[in-house]
Amino acid sequence: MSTEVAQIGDKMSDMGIEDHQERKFYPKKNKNVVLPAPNNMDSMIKGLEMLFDSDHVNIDEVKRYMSEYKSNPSDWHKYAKFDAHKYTRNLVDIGNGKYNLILLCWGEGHGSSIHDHSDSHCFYKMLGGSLTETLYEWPKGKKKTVMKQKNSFSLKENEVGYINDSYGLHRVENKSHTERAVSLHLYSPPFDMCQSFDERSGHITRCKVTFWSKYGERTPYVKPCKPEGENN
Ligand code: 2CO
Ligand code: FE2
Repeated sequence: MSTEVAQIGDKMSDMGIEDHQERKFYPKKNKNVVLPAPNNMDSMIKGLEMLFDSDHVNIDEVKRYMSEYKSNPSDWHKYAKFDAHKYTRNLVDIGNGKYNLILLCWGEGHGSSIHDHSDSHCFYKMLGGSLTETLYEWPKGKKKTVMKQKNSFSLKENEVGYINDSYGLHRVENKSHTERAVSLHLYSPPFDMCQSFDERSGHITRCKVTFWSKYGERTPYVKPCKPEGENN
C-alpha cells in the first residue's frame, strides 16, 4: 500500500481543513489517503464519500470518522423536520449511490418497531438528544413466540452506533418525554424495503421505507405499512 497525500491535499480546501490539523489515514482504492476530522457536516459528507469509494467498508473507521464530527444544529436544521406522531426520515445525501445518509427526527416518546436492515450496514450518529437501542434475536422457526431481547443501551449526542443483520434486530426509541432527538443514519448499500417484527409473536411484515423529506423538501405522503406503522 502506498500513501497518497497529494490527492487528499487537493481536497483539503474543499473540506475547509487547515494544514496544521491532525490527519488520519483511510484506505482508498488500495492506497492510503489522509482524511482530516470533519469540522462541519458538509465536510463529513465529503469525507464519507471518500471512505465509501472503495468496495470494502471498514466499520471501525467509519464509526470513528462519524464520531469526530461535533454536532452543530446550524449544519443540519434544514433537514430536521418533525411529525407530531412518529419519527421522520429525511434524506440528506445518496453518496454516489453507495449509501443513503438520512436525518431521523424523533419527537418525545417516538420509537421504531423491531426491524432488520436488509443486509446493509447501519451507522447512526446522535446529533441531538438521546436514543435507546434494544437488540433482539432473530425469531427461530415459524412458531409464534415472544421475541428474545438481548441488551439495551443509550446513545447521547455525538456518539455513534452500528448494527447489521448479523448482530440481530433492534428497536430504537426516544424515551424522553421532554426532549426531542435527532440522529444521522448511513445505510450501505441503500435499501427501500425492510422487515418489521411483532414482539409478542415474531410475526414478520415486509415494509417499504419512505422519506418524509428529501434534501430539505417535504415529499408527498406515502401510506405506512400495517400493522405497526413501521416507519423505517
Ligand atoms: N433503521 C431505522 C430507520 O431507518 C431507524 S432505527 O436505527 O437504525 O428508519
Ligand atoms: Fe434501525
